[in-house]
Amino acid sequence: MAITIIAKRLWQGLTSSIFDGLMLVGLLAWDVLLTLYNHVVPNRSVGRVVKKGLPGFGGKWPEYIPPREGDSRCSCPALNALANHGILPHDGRNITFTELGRVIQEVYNFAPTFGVIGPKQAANFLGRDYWTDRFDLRDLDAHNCIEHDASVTRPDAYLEKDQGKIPQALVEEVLTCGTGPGGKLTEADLSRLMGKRRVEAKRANPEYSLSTFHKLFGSWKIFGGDIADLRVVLGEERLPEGWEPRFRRRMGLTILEFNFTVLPVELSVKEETDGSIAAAGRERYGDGGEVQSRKNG
Ligand SMILES: *[C@@H]1O[C@H](CO)[C@@H](O)[C@H](O)[C@H]1NC(C)=O
Ligand SMILES: CC(=O)N[C@H]1CO[C@H](CO)[C@@H](O)[C@@H]1O
Repeated sequence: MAITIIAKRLWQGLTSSIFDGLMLVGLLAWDVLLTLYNHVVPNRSVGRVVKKGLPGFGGKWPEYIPPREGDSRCSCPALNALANHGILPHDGRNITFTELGRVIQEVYNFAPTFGVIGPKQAANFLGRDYWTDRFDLRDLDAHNCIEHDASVTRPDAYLEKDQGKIPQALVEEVLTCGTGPGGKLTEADLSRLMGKRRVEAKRANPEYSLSTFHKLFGSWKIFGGDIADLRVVLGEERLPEGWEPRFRRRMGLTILEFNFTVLPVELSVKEETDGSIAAAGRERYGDGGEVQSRKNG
């Protein structure tokens, strides 16, 4: 009896990991093809990034209603905006992973490959079934799923448990640090901002860890650095009237193109190599480091 159960479990585990592996290989191959295709066909034209018949076509977004008491929101302004416009359920609850994938493709012009892998990774992280299970936006704030330390748009979870709340002071800091034309945020600004946030986080958060920094960049590609847009998106978690994704490639943002954008910005975070982050840690703990401070404290 026990043996057959064990054998069955092993078989299930094996087949599901083989299936996952095949799915990943297939997705990545498809992603490479989409990336190449994107580079040979013309971009979608301005004003036509969102397809006809979908919410947001022609820059007309469904009515924006701020979250009500009890609605579920998360640390990602772009996902909260989808719920605020009712493109995801307004209460932010009982969402399927496949629905999330479809919506980010339709609204933010993510490639179909990205639309599968993003939600699939989130489902795996939460220990849920990608095909059948559901989630509330707030569930995505499991630490290092989408919520992460030293975020540019949220305080660390160690300091603020409610990651659904908009931190206006932090948002203001982002909106006023751009050095591009008209105060536009450039990639260099982003690297600088990230470095600064990591030093601050390391100083104030004894549980500081950073593993999912790159989540930001998908948004960067889609929103660009326009301050007027960012003020609405970050400050109200709303899509501006007439807005459409800045990223106009025909088949959307692929995993490959996304990764190639992340790298130069991450590699330009000077605090990672000039010792400021390590120094911020020492400042908090004193010379004896973390272990001693734990003993004392
Ligand atoms: C979630 O949605 C499914 C399908 O519509 C429904 O059967 C289920 O009762 C819902 N769960 C909750 C907690 O609302
Ligand atoms: C090297 C690297 O950044 N790889 C990332 C490419 O994008 C996917 C999708 O988000 C990530 O899972 C990889 O870690």
